[in-house]
Amino acid sequence: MMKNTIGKIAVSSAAILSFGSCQTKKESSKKSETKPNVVVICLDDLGYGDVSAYGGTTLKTPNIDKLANNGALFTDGYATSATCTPSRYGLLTGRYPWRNKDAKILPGTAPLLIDPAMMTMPKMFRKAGYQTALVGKWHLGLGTGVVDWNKRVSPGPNEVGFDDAFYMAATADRVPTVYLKDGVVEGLDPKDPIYVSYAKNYDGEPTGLSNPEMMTMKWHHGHNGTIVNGVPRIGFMKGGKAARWNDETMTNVFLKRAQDYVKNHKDKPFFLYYALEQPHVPRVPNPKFVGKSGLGPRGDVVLEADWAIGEFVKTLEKEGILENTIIVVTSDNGPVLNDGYYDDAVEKLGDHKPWGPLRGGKYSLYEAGARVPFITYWKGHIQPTVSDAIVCQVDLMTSFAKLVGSKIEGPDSENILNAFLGKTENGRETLITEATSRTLLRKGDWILIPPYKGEAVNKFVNIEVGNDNEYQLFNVKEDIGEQNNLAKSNPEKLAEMKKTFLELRGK
Ligand code: NG6
Ligand code: CA
Repeated sequence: MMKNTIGKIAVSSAAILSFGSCQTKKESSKKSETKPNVVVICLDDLGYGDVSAYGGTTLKTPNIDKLANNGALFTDGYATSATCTPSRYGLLTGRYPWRNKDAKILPGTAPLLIDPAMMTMPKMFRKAGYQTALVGKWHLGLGTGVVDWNKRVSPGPNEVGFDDAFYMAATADRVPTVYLKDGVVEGLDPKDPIYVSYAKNYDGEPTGLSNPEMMTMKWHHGHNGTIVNGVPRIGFMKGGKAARWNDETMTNVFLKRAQDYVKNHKDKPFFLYYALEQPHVPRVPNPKFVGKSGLGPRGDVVLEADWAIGEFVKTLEKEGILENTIIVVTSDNGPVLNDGYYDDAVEKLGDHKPWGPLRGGKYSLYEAGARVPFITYWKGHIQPTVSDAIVCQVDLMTSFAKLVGSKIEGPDSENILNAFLGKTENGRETLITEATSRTLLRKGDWILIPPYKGEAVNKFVNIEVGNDNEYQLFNVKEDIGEQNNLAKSNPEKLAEMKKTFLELRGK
C-alpha cells in the first residue's frame, strides 16, 4: 500500500516533465567525467512521514519533495541507529555504531568518539582531491576528556577529515549553546569566559529548577539545567554570553554558512555535510515560520528546514553547479513528539503522522526508529525513481568512494552506488541497525528483533521502543506496520534469521 502511495506521488509525470527534462545526453556524459560535488543533508529526528513525498498530506515539504520527485526516493532507507550520535558515527565512518560501546547519545562535554586514526568519509573524499566541510550539528564529542572551551577545542571535526567546520557541539537542547568554528567558540569575549559542566550548576546561574519564571518554554522531562533564551537545557553553563546562539536564527546561520561555503569552494570538488537541527527539540522556529504549519512549533520547524533546503539548492543552481552536485537528503533517526518540552507537538498534531505507516519512533527497534526519509538527487544523472532497495547511510562512504575513483572502503559500508544512483533496486541484503545499544536484523523483506528486557513503551516520549520477552519476526513488505509477529507461525524463517543475526552480530 505504502509503495503505491509513494509511487504515485514521487513519479508523477508532471514532476518529471517540470524538471530536468531538457538535459541532453551529451551534457550528462561530459559531466560524469568530472568529480561531482557531494552534499549530504542530514536532518535531526525527521520522520519517515514528515516528508510529503513519502505520502503525508497534512504537512507539505515542497522543496524536499522536488528533490525526491526528480531523484531517487528510497522506501527502505535507513540510518544505522534510532538515535543521533551512533547514527552519525555510522554515516561518517562507514562502521556500524554497535561495534563501538561508547556510541551512545553523548553529553556536550564528551570526548571525540571517532578515533582520529580511523578512516572516515570526509577523509576518503579528501584523499580523492575533495575539499570537505561540516555545517550544523556535530554531536560526536570533542577533545580528549576535560575541555577548556576558551581555547581551541581539539580533536574534533577537523581532526577526522573536515577542512572546514562550523557546528554546534552536541544538540540544540544541550550546553554549550554556542557555535564553534574549527574548534574555536565563535564570538567569545575573553573577558567573559565560558564554563560547561554536566555534573553541577554554577553558583547563582539560573536553571529550569531554580528560576522557572524565566522560562518561555517549559521542560517536561530531563531539561531543567541552564536557561538560555528562555529555554532550559540539559547541562550547566556559565559565561560566554556574547557567544550564545539565538535559537530563532539558527537555521539562517547554518544556511548562510552552507551557501557561503558553496560560493567560495565551487571551483574544486567539495564534500559538504550539512546537518540541520530540525525538528529536534527545542523547536524554536524563526518568527517567519511561527504558526505556518498549523501543527505547532514541530510542524513549523519542518517547514523552516524544508525552506532552507530549497534556498540551498537555489544557491547551487545560481552558482551553476547543480548539475554537478549529488545531493542526499536524510535524517539521523526517526520522529518523536514530546522529547522533553511542552511544545504542543502532541496537542497540535492533528492527523499528521510523523512516522508514516511505520511502528515506533526515535529510540525504537521498530521501523520508525531507523527507517528514515532517504533521497538522492543529481540533476540529469539520477532518473526519477522510487526504489525498494535496502540502503543505509553507512553505505555512503564506500559507494561514494567508488564514484570518485577511490579504493577506500568503510568496514561495514557496502558499495551500492548503483542503487544510490537509482540504476538498480539491488541494495544491501542484510543490515544491522541499533536503538539505544540494542540491535536488530533486516534481511530481505524480514525483520528480526531479539528479545530485550525493559519496558515496552517509553512513557516519557510515548514511543513503543520494541522490547519484548519473545523474538519478534515481521515481514515488512506485507506488514510495514509490524503488526503480525510471525515468530511462532514461521519457525523456519525465525531460525534462518537468528542464524544470520548471530553470524553478523556475534555473541
Ligand atoms: C535524550 C534527551 C532528548 C534528546 C536526546 C538526543 C532527555 C530526557 N532526553 O537524552 O531530549 O536530546 O537525548 O537526541 O534528556 S538525539 O537526536 O541527539 O539523539
Ligand atoms: Ca536525532
